[in-house]
Amino acid sequence: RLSNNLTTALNEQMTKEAHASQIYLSYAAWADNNGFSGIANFLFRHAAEERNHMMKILEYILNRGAKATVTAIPAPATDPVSVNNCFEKVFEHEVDNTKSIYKVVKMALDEEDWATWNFLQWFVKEQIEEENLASILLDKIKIVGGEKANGDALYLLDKDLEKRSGEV
Ligand code: OFO
Repeated sequence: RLSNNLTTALNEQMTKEAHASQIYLSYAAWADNNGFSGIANFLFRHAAEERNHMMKILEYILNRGAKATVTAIPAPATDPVSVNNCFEKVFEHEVDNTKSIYKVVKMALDEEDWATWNFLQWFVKEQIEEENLASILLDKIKIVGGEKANGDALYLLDKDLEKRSGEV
């Protein structure tokens, strides 16, 4: 059975994944409103991924016979001010989330709860991919000029992301 501490930590992480989903959803809506339908699609797909992460944790808590507490989800951060800023926010968010997952991993290690430790390794691996993808996006926008990227460059970047898989 999960300890009280790990139950609390996993419930909090579950809400964080739901929050991440809301963040991506809000950025996707922002991108679509600003005419970047490719970026919007990419972010919509990613919002769905984050919801899956939330479900994964919810199911794990239930499978271990602990109480899953579904709470209110904090409001997403403010809208990005530019595509460059959008990708910066995505990258920062993923780095923060990695830190948050590592804290729960450390707790599982300290408690010698190897089932939870093992479960969390999926998230550890996932975060490598997510941070990597966010940093690739950030590099791309920097290459085309960052905040100063012109309309042609943003148009091509938007097209590129239309095709890119949301599986990150
Ligand atoms: Fe983007 O991360 Fe979930 O875990």
